[in-house]
Amino acid sequence: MNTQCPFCSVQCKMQVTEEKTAGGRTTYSVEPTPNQASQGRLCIKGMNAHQHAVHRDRLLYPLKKHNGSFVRVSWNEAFELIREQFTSIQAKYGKDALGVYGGGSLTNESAYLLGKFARVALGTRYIDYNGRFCMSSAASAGIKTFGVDRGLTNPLSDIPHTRCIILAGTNIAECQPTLMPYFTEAQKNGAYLIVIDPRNTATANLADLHLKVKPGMDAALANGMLKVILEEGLADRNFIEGRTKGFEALQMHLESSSLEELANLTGVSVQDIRKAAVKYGTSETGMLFTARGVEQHTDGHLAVRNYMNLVLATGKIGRAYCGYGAITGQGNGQGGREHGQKADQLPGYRLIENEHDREYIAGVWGLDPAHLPGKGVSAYEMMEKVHEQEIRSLFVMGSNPIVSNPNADFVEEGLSKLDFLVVADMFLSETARMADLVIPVSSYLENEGTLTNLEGRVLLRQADRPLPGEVLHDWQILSLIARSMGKPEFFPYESAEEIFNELRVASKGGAADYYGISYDRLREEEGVYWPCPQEEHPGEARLFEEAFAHPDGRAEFVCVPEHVLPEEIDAEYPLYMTTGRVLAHYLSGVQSRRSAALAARNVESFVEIHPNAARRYRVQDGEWVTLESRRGTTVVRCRVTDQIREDTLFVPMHWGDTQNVNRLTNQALDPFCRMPGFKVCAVRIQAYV
Ligand SMILES: Nc1nc2c(c(=O)[nH]1)N[C@H]1C(S)=C(S)[C@@H](COP(=O)(O)OP(=O)(O)OC[C@H]3O[C@@H](n4cnc5c(=O)[nH]c(N)nc54)[C@H](O)[C@@H]3O)O[C@H]1N2
Ligand SMILES: Nc1nc2c(c(=O)[nH]1)N[C@H]1C(S)=C(S)[C@@H](COP(=O)(O)OP(=O)(O)OC[C@H]3O[C@@H](n4cnc5c(=O)[nH]c(N)nc54)[C@H](O)[C@@H]3O)O[C@H]1N2
Ligand code: SF4
Ligand SMILES: [Mo]
Repeated sequence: MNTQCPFCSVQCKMQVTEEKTAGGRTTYSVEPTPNQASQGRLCIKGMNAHQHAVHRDRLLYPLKKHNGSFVRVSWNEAFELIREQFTSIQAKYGKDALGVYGGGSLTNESAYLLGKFARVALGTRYIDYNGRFCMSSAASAGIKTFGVDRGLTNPLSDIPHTRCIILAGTNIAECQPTLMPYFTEAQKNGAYLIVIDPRNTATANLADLHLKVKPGMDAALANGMLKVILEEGLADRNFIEGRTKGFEALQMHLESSSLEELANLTGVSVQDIRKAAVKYGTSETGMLFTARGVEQHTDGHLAVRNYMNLVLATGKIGRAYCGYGAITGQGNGQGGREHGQKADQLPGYRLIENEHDREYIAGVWGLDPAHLPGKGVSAYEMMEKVHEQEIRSLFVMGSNPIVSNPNADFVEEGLSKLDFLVVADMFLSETARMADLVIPVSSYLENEGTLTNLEGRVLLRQADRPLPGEVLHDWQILSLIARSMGKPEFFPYESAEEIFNELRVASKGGAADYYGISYDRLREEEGVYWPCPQEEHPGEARLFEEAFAHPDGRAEFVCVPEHVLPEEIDAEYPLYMTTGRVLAHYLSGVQSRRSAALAARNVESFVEIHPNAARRYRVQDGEWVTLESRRGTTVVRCRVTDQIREDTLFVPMHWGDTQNVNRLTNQALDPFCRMPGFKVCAVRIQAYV
């Protein structure tokens, strides 16, 4: 079968071959297929992805909770139960008593349909998705600074030719491994590589300069670099004058700051800040990337914008080998954020509270705009509404929220109060275990559809493995529920392609315009970049060559104050904890923990701690330790390493239950984009007794 990896945003293409041996066993072999993004490479996750898809734990039929345990029911019973519960809950508590929670693994077709399902079939304002925890700061920053949000502003193929690269809070070697050769190639061609990360990651180890920033202090670090750029006369005055606005205010703000103070705040020396700024500022071309290390903070929006300030101040965007990139996370992290899964959004990056946008989409959907609800709230805020019992029933498709939300104990307590929880998943995830009804969905080997990779390139994932058991596709399930809720005319689809053709029209004229992209084109051309307004249009690989996407064509600088952490360390909670990923596991681990080859790499969670901190808190390498924050506790294996800052611990996010690190993380949200501060909170550590 020709398919695409179900995991990260590179979307490497591959061939999976299923064969029956003479003894009746089934074997699988996986071969990478040439493709533009990964150039025919696959990482260990892609090589072993099929192991979860064919795992015996796959859910094969709907399950209803009865006296605390699950019993098999037919699809008819499942749909009837959903109809009955949703209808009676809405009759009692109003339309908005239902919430819908989606994910960035869903295909464009399912993500689009989930938005339509919430607004048209259920008529609720409450829908959001896990991308809120992933891409929301970079997305909101891109919209404010450049006028549009597309992960990479230029193609991956630019990277080997650029002269200076900044990787801020992005561990590409573990999180998008097949992209690494782009960077090593650039280094071979003489590029200077700067990595900004509190840890010596596999990515940082390749750097020419590693700035070991204190968690949460990127905005201050970027201010330091901007100050040096101005002082050394390295700003590109022509670019600033001709293509941007708002620079004077930034200049005044920087003049009033002190480089020594900034160095102090960031934990990076004045000398290193200077060196990084001069290297980037003096290079003829340069590319700057951020990922969750910068973005998952309560100032994530502004921290990203300050790195964008750096790109604009040096004129390194809108021409060859120059640009900014937010390294998108999930397989469809890009497409999943464009077509209406977000609380305030309609397809094509349209806004649900904009009158013209409402009119246009209502026209495509064939209803009166007055029948579209208004905007809802962000993912974690939905969990607060669940807790307050304003939302009485939740429909989850493509996420494991009790593992991936901050302040997880609170979230779990909230979900347990729901009148009716429905989870559509391939497995009995930690969240699915709590559900009243679990419905089985198809995997990447079975589910055809489009996904948009980190470059903004739309790809068609082929899939022809027969559906196991009674499994259905996400889009089929949504259509069938909508029909049973009395809205068949709005959900008549018989194939993913039909939904895509509607999405094309719905996105037409929007910022993320897919109108010119068709399944036929995707089959012929491998992939097409958006925006692509007509079938003859080639798609735009490099953005902003002539103008930025704001109405006046200018990019916008912003002044960024120094970040105050929502929670500082003190005598009681004396260490910063940051969280993230390891190579072999994926997100909440539901899939990768069911892949034998991946699970074997890391069977349990751990905490990285510096030897000096380990001595101070009397914990030893290899032993179990308890980590505690003001919100919760987890027990993990201690890993003593000098590869991390002395004031910082690192814990991966791939385990649930007692090893769920989100029991500890802080629920404070970024005021601009509602991103939680996953990347820093105050904790204490002690040996587990
Ligand atoms: N193996 C693997 N790959 C994945 C995933 C996975 O789960 N596993 N998930 C996918 C998804 S959805 C995503 S979003 C991406 C995430 O990709 P990344 O964002 O690259 O991954 P993280 O490990 O969350 O964080 C990156 C780095 O940020 C650093 N960091 C922590 N705090 C700070 C800070 O304050 N400032 C700076 N500058 N750095 C900091 C961490 O030490 C870490 O090395 O990966 C995708 N790819
Ligand atoms: N502490 C901490 N927490 C974090 C982060 C962090 O860095 N630190 N990162 C955040 C980020 S960037 C992200 S993206 C989130 C992700 O967190 P989650 O949203 O919980 O992500 P997954 O583990 O991918 O959960 C996806 C679930 O959907 C199922 N699934 C997979 N594909 C499909 C599909 O096509 N259809 C359906 N219906 N189900 C499917 C899987 O089996 C799994 O149970 O976590 C966030 N939480
Ligand atoms: S996890 Fe990412 S880099 Fe690895 S094979 Fe899958 S898509 Fe490619
Ligand atoms: Mo993510």
